[in-house]
Amino acid sequence: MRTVNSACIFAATLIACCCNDLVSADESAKKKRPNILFVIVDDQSPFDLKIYNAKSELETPNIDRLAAEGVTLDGAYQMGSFSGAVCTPSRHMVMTGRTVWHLPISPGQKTCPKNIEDNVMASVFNNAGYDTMRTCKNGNSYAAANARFTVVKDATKRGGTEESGSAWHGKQVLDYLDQRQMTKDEDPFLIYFGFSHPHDTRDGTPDLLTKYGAANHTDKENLPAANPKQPALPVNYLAQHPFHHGHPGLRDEVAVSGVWEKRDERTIRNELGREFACSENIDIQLGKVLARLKNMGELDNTYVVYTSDHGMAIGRHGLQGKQNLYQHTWRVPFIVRGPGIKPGTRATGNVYLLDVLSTICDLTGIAAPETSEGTSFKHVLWGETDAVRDTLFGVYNGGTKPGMRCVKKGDWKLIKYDVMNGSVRETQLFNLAENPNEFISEHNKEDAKLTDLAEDPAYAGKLAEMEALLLEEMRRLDDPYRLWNQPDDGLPAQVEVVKPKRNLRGKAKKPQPNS
Ligand SMILES: [Ca+2]
Ligand SMILES: [Ca+2]
Repeated sequence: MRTVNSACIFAATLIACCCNDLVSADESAKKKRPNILFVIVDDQSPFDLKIYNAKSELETPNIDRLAAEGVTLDGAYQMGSFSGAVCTPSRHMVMTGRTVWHLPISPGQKTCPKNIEDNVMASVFNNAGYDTMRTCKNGNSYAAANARFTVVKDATKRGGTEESGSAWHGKQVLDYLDQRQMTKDEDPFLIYFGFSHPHDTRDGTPDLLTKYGAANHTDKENLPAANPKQPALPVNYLAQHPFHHGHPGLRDEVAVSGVWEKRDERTIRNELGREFACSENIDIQLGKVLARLKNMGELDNTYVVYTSDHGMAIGRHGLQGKQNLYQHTWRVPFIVRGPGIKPGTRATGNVYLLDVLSTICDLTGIAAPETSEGTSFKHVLWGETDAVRDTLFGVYNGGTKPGMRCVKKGDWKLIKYDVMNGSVRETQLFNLAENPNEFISEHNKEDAKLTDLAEDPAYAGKLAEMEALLLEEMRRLDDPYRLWNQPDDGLPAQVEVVKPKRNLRGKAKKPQPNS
């Protein structure tokens, strides 16, 4: 018996020691769990940033430094929208990790689980013991998911002062970090650092407007003053898009203050100056938060993600808004700095914003919720692989149905338009390696490669291949619509009859909601 007792005591001691070891290992692992600072701006084209477009005149030293210390993805996209308010599905995809036709607000098949709000970004991180905080604009978002953050400081701030502009969002994060320091809070954190700009109205601060030669133009009858300090016109600027974009009366294309339906050089350069003034102000606020994290000793244990909810046209291709599928608008900027990421690296990625949830879960050792359809791209960030997928799909059909679709594989991209009750049926085929700006015949480039190749018989085979790929993606993702040259697959016809109030260039009287 004595022997047995001794053995028992020895075993118990051993187990206790092991448990202690496990507890302390677990505690130190917990302490080391990385923080997440997710920065998302509202309406910014990647081509505005020097890191994506060396010729851009926008100065963003803090974003540039973030890229120099982290990884920049050249292939980051938002899957699209079935609403003029492109923000809204984009932010639902970020929060849930679900694809565009599987969101709680998607038309068509209702495949979104009822408990989805228990599985959105903040819920997942709260359950894993993270502190969660957000600041962002109000509206055109996902209120039920936003409310899951423990600390919520939301307000729409699109003015030109500290209190009414981007500095307000920065202050919410700085105050939150102060609070954590005061209470010696050691829990890891997820901060969703959103901005209301550079979304219009683009009322920049006076000094930054001056820097970019722009004015907060409100006089619809006259053009803003020309100013040599304004940014140059974008390379793929057009005075008008060659065919109707398919969304009559769309607010972004007809009613943005300072632009309205104008596409002349003075209007567009002034508006770009305003956009840059707002984007540089965001950069300044980001710089303050990064400096604070460094000062707190938290920066090197934080994954800092910088992106936008979608891109933006502002004169590119004769368009003004975010309701198109050209690269300037379908693509988003995407830069990440943090543990394990090699400074100054680039990767293709081929990621969607809906992959963010799976990825930040993977980076922090949290199991992604089963409801997420995203793919973690951690190994892309760490430089172990270049991309997570080959084929990318995009949709815009917030106006007339079935709308626009695009598919991209390798260097090739197909965009199709089936809008205005069948009166606009257009196909574009681009080789993005040769024609990254998606020049079309209206840009009048001498180089035969710098145009849309859909009509060129030499590319008929490639066109057929891309058409087949598009149909495959639409079926795979449960797209509830089909285009004119696709089989109907037994889906109900959902073509919306639209009667433009005045003409086909989008002059209906009532602007549609957007964002
Ligand atoms: Ca937006
Ligand atoms: Ca805490």
